Amino acid sequence: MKLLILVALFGLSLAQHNPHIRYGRTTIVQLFEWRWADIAAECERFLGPNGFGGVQISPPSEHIVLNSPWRPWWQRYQPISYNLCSRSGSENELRNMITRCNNVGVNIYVDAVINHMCGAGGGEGTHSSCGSWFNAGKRDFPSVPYSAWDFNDHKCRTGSGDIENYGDAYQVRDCRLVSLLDLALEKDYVRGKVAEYMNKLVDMGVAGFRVDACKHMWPGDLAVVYGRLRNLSTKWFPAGSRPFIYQEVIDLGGEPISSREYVHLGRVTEFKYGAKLGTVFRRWHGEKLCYTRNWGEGWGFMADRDALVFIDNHDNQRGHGAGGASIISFWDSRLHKMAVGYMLAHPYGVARVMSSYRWDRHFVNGKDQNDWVGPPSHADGSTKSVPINPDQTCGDGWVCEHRWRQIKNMVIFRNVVNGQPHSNWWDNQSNQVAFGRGNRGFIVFNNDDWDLDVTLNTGMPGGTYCDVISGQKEGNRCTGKQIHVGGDGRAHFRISNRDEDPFVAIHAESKL
Ligand code: QV4
Ligand code: CA
Repeated sequence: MKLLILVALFGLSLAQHNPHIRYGRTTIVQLFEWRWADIAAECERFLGPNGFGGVQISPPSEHIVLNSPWRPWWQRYQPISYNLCSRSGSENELRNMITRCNNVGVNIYVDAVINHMCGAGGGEGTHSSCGSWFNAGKRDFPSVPYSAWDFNDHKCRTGSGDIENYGDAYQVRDCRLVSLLDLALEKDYVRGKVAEYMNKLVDMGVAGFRVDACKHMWPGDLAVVYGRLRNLSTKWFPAGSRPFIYQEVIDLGGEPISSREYVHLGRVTEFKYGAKLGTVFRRWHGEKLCYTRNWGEGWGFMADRDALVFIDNHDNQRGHGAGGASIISFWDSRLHKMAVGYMLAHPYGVARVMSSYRWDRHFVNGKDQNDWVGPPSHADGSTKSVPINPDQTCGDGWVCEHRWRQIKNMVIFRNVVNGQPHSNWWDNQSNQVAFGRGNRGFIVFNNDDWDLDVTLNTGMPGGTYCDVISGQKEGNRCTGKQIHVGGDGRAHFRISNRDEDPFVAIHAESKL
């Protein structure tokens, strides 16, 4: 009997590793700070047609509204209640978006902030996105409702009440993360409120959750909350599908809390991935691309089945949360396209692509003074919608990395090669490498300061293929480079180190 329960529990939690992405799609895009109405339109006009599997949305829960600094992006990580009106829109707009995205096969994953409410210094009043009254000093959030009993103030043992030492796992879980009022998730009542919030979203049709700040919650508490989640809506998903769970735990080593404590509950964000690949593509600390032959578990990352991978996220692209200098964001666009291309070509993990907005960076002693700046906004602080230019790029400060041809085409590449093994590796013992995915795709990188000129075994059927980096296949012609694969699978590649994008990728569906 005990064994049966263990098997059942194990099966249940492994189920939460499955993103339930539809139609053989593979990739999630983080549409950071986008309005629900814009996401709905993007699903229909771009994400669905181009094979994107899902969207990670910004937190939909009611949040604090701050004037100083003016409407920072991070106000959305300070919940006031679980009402579904936020800077991205109303509950109706959220519901409409989830429906429209699901109808074109694009899943929605919700960023769930359940470790805390607003900061202790958040004040009293109705400065909240739905206008709910609250009093941070008194720990009073009547719209949930939560009161002082529902927080960890009594449990935390630091002088300030904040986390002071990441070397002490108790502080990290029971004290306040940068003064954010820490919820007592050991209480059945709190667990119930959190599960009720998440279940409302499940019933609306979301496919899962990016769970914020998991390092700051006990795995045992999370297990109970996840266990109370209902199965996904059968309107769009097979009966019995568990919500996909991916947990934000920043584990770069050297702390008592590790991602290992969470992998049985769902996937975990593998922060080493972007930090290391950034170091490799920047060629820092003697790193070379050829050393990535055993990329993935061979580099000490968590097991493939547990990992959610990304090159950058909304925090580390602006120096927050483990924002190491090696992280490659859209600000380094040439390197960014290569690193994202590498990630999407490589089989390890469930991949997430970042989609950002621009802000005026202002560095003082290496720190960006404007790391708080919110999304492109109107004078009243409301978020601007995302205009699409005639050339398909975005306007008004929205970067839309996911629309860049090179990235969009590599999302398609990942779908085409899905399930195929990493194969036909080649390197020049420096920063020129190539690898394939069975007989479905092949990619070649030149990150050296000299030209690449080599004939390689691609493992692909003979024929003429369009490179999907310098262009793509349109009708029966290539808009960029052509690659001729012989009957023996061999092809000649020439990539100048001065090319706009020094990499080439071909796949089964880019064949003429
Ligand atoms: C400040 C001081 C405190 C002080 C307090 C006094 O830092 O020491 O006690 O004022 O009132 C914002 C401010 C921060 C401020 C805090 C409370 O930046 O200076 O405290 O609000 O008012 C985002 C931002 C944070 C922001 C937070 C809440 O990154 O800067 O804090 O939202 O608005 C760790 C965690 C990891 C976390 C990462 C950033 O292990 O879980 O830090 N990442 C996630 C999200 C992230 C978010 C949170 C967690 C919190 O990805 O975006 O933080 O929900 O590594
Ligand atoms: Ca906590």
